[in-house]
Amino acid sequence: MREPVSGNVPHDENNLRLTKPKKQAAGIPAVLSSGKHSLKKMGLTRTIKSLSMVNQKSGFDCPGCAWPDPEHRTQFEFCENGAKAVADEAMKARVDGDFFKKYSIQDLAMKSDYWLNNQGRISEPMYLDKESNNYSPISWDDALTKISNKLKSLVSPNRAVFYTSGRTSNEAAFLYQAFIRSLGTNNLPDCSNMCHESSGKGLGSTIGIGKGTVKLDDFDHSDLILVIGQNPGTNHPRMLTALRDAKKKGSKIIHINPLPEAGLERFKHPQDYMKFDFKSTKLSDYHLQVKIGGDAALIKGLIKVHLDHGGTDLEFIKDSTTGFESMCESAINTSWDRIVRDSGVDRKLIEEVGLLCSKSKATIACWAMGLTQHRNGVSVIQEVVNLLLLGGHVGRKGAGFCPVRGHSNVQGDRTVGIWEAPSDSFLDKMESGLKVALPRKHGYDVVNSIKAMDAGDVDVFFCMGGNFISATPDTLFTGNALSKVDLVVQVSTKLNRSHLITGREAIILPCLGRTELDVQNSGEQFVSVENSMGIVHMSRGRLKPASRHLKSEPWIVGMLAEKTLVDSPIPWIELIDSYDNIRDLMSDSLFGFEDYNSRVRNENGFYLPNPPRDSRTFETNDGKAHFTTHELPSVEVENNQYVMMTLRSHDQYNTTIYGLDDRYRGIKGNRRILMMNPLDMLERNWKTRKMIDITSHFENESRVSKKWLVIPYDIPSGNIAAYFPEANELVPLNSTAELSNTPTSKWIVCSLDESNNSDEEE
Ligand SMILES: Nc1nc2c(c(=O)[nH]1)N[C@H]1C(S)=C(S)[C@@H](COP(=O)(O)OP(=O)(O)OC[C@H]3O[C@@H](n4cnc5c(=O)[nH]c(N)nc54)[C@H](O)[C@@H]3O)O[C@H]1N2
Ligand SMILES: Nc1nc2c(c(=O)[nH]1)N[C@H]1C(S)=C(S)[C@@H](COP(=O)(O)OP(=O)(O)OC[C@H]3O[C@@H](n4cnc5c(=O)[nH]c(N)nc54)[C@H](O)[C@@H]3O)O[C@H]1N2
Ligand SMILES: [Mo]
Repeated sequence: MREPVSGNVPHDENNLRLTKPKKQAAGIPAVLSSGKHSLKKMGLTRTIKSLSMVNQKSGFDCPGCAWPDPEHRTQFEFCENGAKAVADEAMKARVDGDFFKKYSIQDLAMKSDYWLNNQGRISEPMYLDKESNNYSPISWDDALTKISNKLKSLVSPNRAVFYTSGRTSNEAAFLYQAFIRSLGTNNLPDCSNMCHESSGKGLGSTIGIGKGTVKLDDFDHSDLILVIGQNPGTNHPRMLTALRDAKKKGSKIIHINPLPEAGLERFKHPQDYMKFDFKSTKLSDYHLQVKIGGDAALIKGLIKVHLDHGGTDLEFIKDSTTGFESMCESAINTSWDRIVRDSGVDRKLIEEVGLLCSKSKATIACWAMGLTQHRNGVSVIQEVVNLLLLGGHVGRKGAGFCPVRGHSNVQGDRTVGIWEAPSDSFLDKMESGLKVALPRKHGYDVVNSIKAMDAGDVDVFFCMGGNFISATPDTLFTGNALSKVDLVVQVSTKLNRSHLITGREAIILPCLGRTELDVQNSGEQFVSVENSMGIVHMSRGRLKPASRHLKSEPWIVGMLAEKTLVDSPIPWIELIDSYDNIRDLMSDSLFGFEDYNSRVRNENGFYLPNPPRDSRTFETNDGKAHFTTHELPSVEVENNQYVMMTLRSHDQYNTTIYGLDDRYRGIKGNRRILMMNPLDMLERNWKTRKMIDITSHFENESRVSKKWLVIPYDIPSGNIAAYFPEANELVPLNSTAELSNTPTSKWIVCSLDESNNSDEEE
């Protein structure tokens, strides 16, 4: 019998060092830091070769984030964290059969995420049978046969669930959903369910498209840019260049965030040093230090001021929108007391920024997880929509909505069909292309997949990338749910905790990464991706694959489909022989992909249709853009409770930990820290490094996580912050956003208690 394995992250050694948070992002330290990571992991030749191809027209799309590339690219179209992402994939170390012989899954579960990731690229298929504690090598053919036999034996295809993380190319994702839907299920949860699902829902129902409406060059024509709940200095560093350029052209930047994130204070473009320009640019004109969850109140305040000062686009409102009156009424009737109390921002500041909003001729609103991962994730985004619709800031140069996406192809994956709740029109078009009848019943999203596993309703769980146990809420519960699944299959590049917390049997299928050459029967292949602004373009890997046993994601899906769907009219093998064949099928099966093969070969790619942006039309039920009215959420917690947000450090890519430093925030050597307001610490008489236990509370449940070190930080009183994935053991599975079902990773109600053995300092 296999011994149990815990999915919680083991504690790192305590080497905590604290320095002053930085006031400037990028600059020389960023250049040095990316160099250090790259050289250590890849060596000199591979570093030069790989970094010279990131985001070039003939190279590969950076696996870091989804920020778009400018039309005129420099030689270095990547950032510090993009370089880390490339180095991490192109690293030299390998995880093979000998590695798994040496370490059992129980041994590996005791290692930190940082250690696991550093062991290198997985280099051959691996199998963990029911009784074993160690994975052993398996051939591709045996692995695929095992999976397809299991899929064929299911009582219902709905007992299989297929997760996708957001790095998968358009071609692979399209083929994957075609296979899964041909099998008969829409069980297609993805990382988006935990990420921008609230943006999709919030925008879809109000402006008729679930995506952003700005192009990169709109930044240059904007008067005002709101950056809400986002830390671009770390998570989208190339966005800082766009902000700097906008700023130089006179745009004002407003930063709305409980933390004073370094990237938005000052920015220094590393390339400027080559031009002997040593000045940095101040980016944000205002930092509104909103309390966690206080954005809805704050935006109501901005709308109130806006209404008082004019700048409303009455013609647009009359011709193209609905719901204006009741939205105004709601803002007017919300008292300033409530706005100031809930947002934690002074009335005077709200008035100054509200005035800028009303004066602006072109406003862009950018946001990320600080808005989406809340109970009111959907409605708070609709408040942002209200604010911009007031001045008609959509479908106008320099204005619009910019939800800044996470994973480099998460938006493309959704466009080509990775979605548990597809619309009928999407499925009709897909059926006409594939010539297969597809299931209509909607499937499980991430949270519902976990509940289904726990209920014993899932026999096969297949993951196209990602790290499910570490990315999802309630680690203990989710680990237990996963152990009830018969077979867990993971297509992966790097070792992670999800390979250890598995079902009864588990298979790892190692795949090529974005950076690597992909050669199929017809020769070298390229793939395509969609960035945060709806541009679809090519990505071509150039590096020698990490091992000769690696297969591409399209190959893995095509071969599995061929083995599983014996009567399928879809020519799976032909499709994977040449990805041009996949793209031809995409042209027939997706809206907006006509003539895909030739358009995607344009070196700058092409824009997908976007009615609000292109022609100020709104494909909603009545053809209008919708103002919506929402009650403010209650943000009160009990006296001894705090609201916690879980976020990313500067040295991680989601669950992949590159290092233990959060350079801009001045927190180094330890990730198990809790940021707390110094006055709140004083009130409890706690000193820096006080060791505490955190208990989260939701409905009548509580969850405990032990031994965190408290550090003073510039965060509103009553708010605390910790890093994920460590803090995921505290996130309640049932605490999700209304309508999008996104876990509320930025709103976790907690109480704090002293731990037994404390090690505090003055
Ligand atoms: N290097 C690197 N790049 C990445 C990633 C990575 O892990 N590393 N992840 C990628 C992915 S998948 C994503 S989704 C994005 C994530 O990008 P971000 O959304 O920037 O990531 P988070 O660290 O979750 O940061 C959320 C920000 O929201 C703020 N915040 C939290 N709660 C609130 C609130 O109630 N109101 C407001 N106004 N602000 C709040 C936090 O202080 C923080 O600055 O980045 C992508 N890019
Ligand atoms: N508490 C808390 N939880 C969160 C969040 C939060 O802010 N707070 N953020 C949420 C968000 S926004 C997201 S997007 C999710 C992320 O959730 P996931 O997407 O599931 O997690 P990642 O850490 O991005 O996945 C990393 C793994 O992907 C694999 N991988 C990397 N590149 C490739 C590739 O090219 N192909 C394949 N097949 N595999 C590859 C590697 O094995 C690597 O270990 O986490 C969510 N979880
Ligand atoms: Mo994300």
